[in-house]
Amino acid sequence: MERTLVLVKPDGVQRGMVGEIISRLERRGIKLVALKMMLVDQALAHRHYGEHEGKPFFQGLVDFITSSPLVAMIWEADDVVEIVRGTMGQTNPKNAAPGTIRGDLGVNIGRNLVHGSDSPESAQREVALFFKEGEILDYNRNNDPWITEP
Ligand code: IDP
Repeated sequence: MERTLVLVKPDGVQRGMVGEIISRLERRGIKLVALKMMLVDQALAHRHYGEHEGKPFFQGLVDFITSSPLVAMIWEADDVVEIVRGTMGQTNPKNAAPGTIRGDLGVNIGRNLVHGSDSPESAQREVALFFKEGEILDYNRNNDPWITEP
């Protein structure tokens, strides 16, 4: 089963959007298997956003993500990376479709509320950065056959 890392970034926590964002993902039908609130330190921020090092917005991004607590989660489903990216909407909320998290709740690329891994490979890397294996729960939901055809 595919997993993805989702972060409600500091702006989402400060604006009281944690419940709204989790609710949208839950309603989609995907499965929550890990969740915690945390303050990201400089080292983790640099590792998580390493691919953007050198870009003009990098320092602002690191300062922002370390500025205040965030909520980190792992969600599970077949093709969950693609499903979550669709529910989040495009990176820049200005261009994100209505009905998506960013398209409904945001206006600015540097305050786009939520992170979701962009490929199954980065999901594996990011899940391991934020969570220990023991923090990820394995459980059954008895309504799964009503969400996904067995
Ligand atoms: P993603 O979050 O949709 O995967 P990425 O391109 O991986 O988008 O960028 C990571 C994060 O960096 C974005 O979510 C956004 O917060 C920030 N970011 C990306 N491009 C810009 C920019 O041009 N200005 C300010 N922040 C940016």
